[in-house]
Amino acid sequence: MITTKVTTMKVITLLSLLSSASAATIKIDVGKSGLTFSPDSVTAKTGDILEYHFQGPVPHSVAQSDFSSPCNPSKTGGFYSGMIGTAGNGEDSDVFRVTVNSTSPIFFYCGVPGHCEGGMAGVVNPSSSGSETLEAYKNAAQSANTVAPANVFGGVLGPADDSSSTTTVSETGTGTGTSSSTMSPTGGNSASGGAGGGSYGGNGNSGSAALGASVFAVS
Ligand SMILES: [Cu+2]
Repeated sequence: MITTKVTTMKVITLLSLLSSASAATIKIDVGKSGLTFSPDSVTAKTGDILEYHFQGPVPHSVAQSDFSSPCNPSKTGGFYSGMIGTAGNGEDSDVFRVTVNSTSPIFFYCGVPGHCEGGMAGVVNPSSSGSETLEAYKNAAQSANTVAPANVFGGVLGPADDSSSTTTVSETGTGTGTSSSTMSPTGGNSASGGAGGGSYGGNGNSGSAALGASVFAVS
């Protein structure tokens, strides 16, 4: 005879969980201290974005590789940023963004001759066991010959924006209940409008609309 009245709460919890499972942006500095990617080993989910930041003054690039062929373009798929230099010691205004589409290991290297041989390589989602480690890749790279892809592909080169936490949390508004369906036609405003439903009622045009909103806000 146990009645389960927690169903509504469960739904709300689920909604908030869903909204927090958003893609992450993973920043990787290129050439910040010599022939390096930093960090040179990262973990990423499918949908996450690798964001390569190019540090001056030496030009660098980033390309995907296969473990079996260090310092050479991957045989299928992959990405290449093209060679990017900066005017001085600072960071280039453009970053290269690659969306991760698998959780398999992704090896990458700098395509400037000599750099990969010198250890300028990294890995996304290294396997936790086995011999295909970044260290093994770098060891083999010492006797490789760097080849860069011919064209930029597999990612987007664009201006860096400092708002790394731009993920919208519009689902938060929905969490307050069915009132969201009433609110959205009136407001169409921001995510915070959903949360502060009561106060936003005042923004509405007619008095009755404001009343309706505040009633829902109490619940
Ligand atoms: Cu380089």
